[in-house]
Amino acid sequence: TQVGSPSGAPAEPPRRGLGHVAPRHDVEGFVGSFMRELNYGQGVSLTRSSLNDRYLALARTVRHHLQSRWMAALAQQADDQAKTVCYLSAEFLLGRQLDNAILASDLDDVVEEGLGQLGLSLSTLRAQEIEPGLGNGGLGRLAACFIDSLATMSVPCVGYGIRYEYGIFRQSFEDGWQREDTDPWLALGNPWEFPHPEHAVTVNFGGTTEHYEDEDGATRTRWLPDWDVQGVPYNYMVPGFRNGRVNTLRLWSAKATRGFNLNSFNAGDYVDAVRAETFAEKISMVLYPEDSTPQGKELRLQQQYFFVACSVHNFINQVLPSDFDLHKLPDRVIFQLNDTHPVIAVPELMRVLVDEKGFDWDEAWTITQQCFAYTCHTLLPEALEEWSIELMGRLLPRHLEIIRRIDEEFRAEVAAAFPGDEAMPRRMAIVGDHTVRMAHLATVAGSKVNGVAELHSQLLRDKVLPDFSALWPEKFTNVTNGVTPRRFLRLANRNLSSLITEAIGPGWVTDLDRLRELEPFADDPAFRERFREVKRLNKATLARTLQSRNGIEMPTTGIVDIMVKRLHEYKRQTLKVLHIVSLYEGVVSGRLAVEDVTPRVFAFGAKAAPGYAMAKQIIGLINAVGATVNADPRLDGRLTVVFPPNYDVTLAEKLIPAADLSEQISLAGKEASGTGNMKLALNGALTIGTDDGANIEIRRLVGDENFFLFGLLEPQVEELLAKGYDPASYAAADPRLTSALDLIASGAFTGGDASVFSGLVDNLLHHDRFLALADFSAYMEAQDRVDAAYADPEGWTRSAVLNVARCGFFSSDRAMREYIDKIWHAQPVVTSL
Ligand code: CR6
Repeated sequence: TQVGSPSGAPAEPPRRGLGHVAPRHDVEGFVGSFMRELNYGQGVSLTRSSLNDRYLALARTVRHHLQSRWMAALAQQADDQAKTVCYLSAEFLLGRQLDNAILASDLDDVVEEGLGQLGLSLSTLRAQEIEPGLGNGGLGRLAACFIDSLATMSVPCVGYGIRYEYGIFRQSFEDGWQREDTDPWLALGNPWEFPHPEHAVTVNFGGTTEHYEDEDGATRTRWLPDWDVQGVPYNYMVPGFRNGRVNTLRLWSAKATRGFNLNSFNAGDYVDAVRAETFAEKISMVLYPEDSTPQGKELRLQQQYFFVACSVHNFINQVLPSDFDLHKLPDRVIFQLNDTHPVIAVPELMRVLVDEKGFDWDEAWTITQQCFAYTCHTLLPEALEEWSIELMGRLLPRHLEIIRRIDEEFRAEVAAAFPGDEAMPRRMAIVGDHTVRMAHLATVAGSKVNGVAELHSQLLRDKVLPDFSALWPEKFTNVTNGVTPRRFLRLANRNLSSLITEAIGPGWVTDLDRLRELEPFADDPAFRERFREVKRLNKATLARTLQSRNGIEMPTTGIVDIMVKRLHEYKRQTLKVLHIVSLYEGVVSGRLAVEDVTPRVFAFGAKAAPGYAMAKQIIGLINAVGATVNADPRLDGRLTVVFPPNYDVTLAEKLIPAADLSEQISLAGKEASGTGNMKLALNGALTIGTDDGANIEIRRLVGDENFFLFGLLEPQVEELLAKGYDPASYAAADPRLTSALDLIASGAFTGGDASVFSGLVDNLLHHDRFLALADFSAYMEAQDRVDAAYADPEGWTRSAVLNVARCGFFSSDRAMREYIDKIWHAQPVVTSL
């Protein structure tokens, strides 16, 4: 057999043990290798090297340890003819790579000691790494957790995505308002990627299609595109945790094709030729900063088709052996569609099979349906992607034809299944009057469709795709999200990790259910004291980080109350602000005695989509309230708002371990799952939350007494909206709410200028789409319960320990096991270390 090389291209048959040299796993070997990288990789001596030189040399030294296993893993996978999970995702929000690589290859001590001998410090070098911000939020981070788990479970997986040259924008605040700057994350070099321009793939766009007769007299179709670009693969290593397994993440970068360029050049217009190049390269230039809302822009569809066409081509023509019988494709691959962004892969695989490989339509469709599965990540109907038929026809004419045929056959199937019901085929259609509905296409083509938490999957069946679930009930399933315990506990919270390992041994890192063994320790006062000490240390670390990162002063006593997530009205950061304003108003008006206010640090982290005006208003409000509250001596320093700009994975790793309280306060029925909620609970924060998304499962597992539940339930939300919701009446009914809204509207937080937030307050009083005012009183009451619970440190710590002990379920390893069992039917491959 031919085997895949790391680049995915066919290579020589493997000669085990001869193909590569393994690096030495000791201090002396490390130091030698580091110095060689510095001297001959960077071309500098130790004394003349910059911080960046040293970081790059360290990264390359560490990566040697992964590379040798990577080569072995790929050879073995081809030998075993294992089924590969191709995880198609427009976003992978990886976070920094260095620490994870050191952890995976068990080099912690070697690196510390080796650098020490050279007079260097790991923490200084670590800080030099710029994280790849190739995602917006939960969806992109979930993809990163999933590929981490698959590698740790030795399941063959290739993550396929886009190597955006600029990741998610950098956020800063100017007078409290969000400002966006580009994120040139590649500017100082990227030691974690391996470009393979020799395996570039050509991707076509535009033009027309034509029918022709093949040698057998059959009518076939070909696409006559009118422009193309090259996709250059950049491979990243995805190491498993100390299991010798390294999978691949393959990100595509767009390059102008030589042919395209030369045409203009030959015609004598040099400037035009260069313009063509910048045009093509725009495709992978920048990540769309939208989260949970689609961007119907042409460039976005270009990005989607670009990465998906490269990926399908790569797997079929470069990863699989050249003599592979494509009838057996479903035995060798499952393409998992991470939301609707990669759904254009469905007609692309059909096109490849029918137009390029000569399959019959029906045969190709049978294969295609077995090769895809679809994960939906939203409940907001407006967030389901649709593309205009006009745009699709102009950019991808052959794909539109294919989609139309899939749609026609599907409508006929629906008509046959529900005779007499004419509305049904129209409602379920893939091609509507003006748009192509990507979620419908994904549901029709996918072998399975899953939501990301129990409630979400149920609402997906009952509310978002009810007709489809009536037609194919067995197609729908749930896999509740998860997070990787390697990054979000073992690495981010080393203090807690050590405490846990001391108590129950190290097995939890790859078998998170074992955290259950911590339960008895919740009743052990000495353990609880050590647990509190861990929180204190983590708070101090966070305070130092905020000080050096942003010059922010953060007290380390009192409740650290954290709300970190994208800024979105449905997540209800405004409800959190109303709580803060109400406490503040209570003290300044004399309604509350300052000594009765429990000291709290309110920490926010949130980016607003640059085009989302209301979200940006809310950021302005948080900062305005924070500036006023922090500066008012009447509060005696008891309430502090901190809002470090540019929340990212690196900052999350500092904030989450320090949290006492996790704010998960979305309107019930709106947050598909959430994953920050899992990370915080796993790190010993108690949740104050609504009955929404995965909060429900967290509460069920940790127990009601260790969770602060409040707010309307999903059916109550529906009921209230159906009978007509009047937010102003809620404001009038609770004097604390009236006063808080009045205080904002009065200009108290904007130097007396009442106009700044009048629109925001009006919107709450007259629209309040996400029922913040309706849940306000219940939220305040739940916060009182929080204060009361915090007044008993032993009881609080007991609850916190139980949160850790009972959240093993939220490991992404468990989520991956469920995908494997219910959806993928893939197998781990035994890796010889
Ligand atoms: N915004 C959901 O809103 C979920 C993640 C991952 C989201 C969030 O609740 O945890 O996906 N949805 O499943 C989308 O991005 C469409 C998100 O991150």
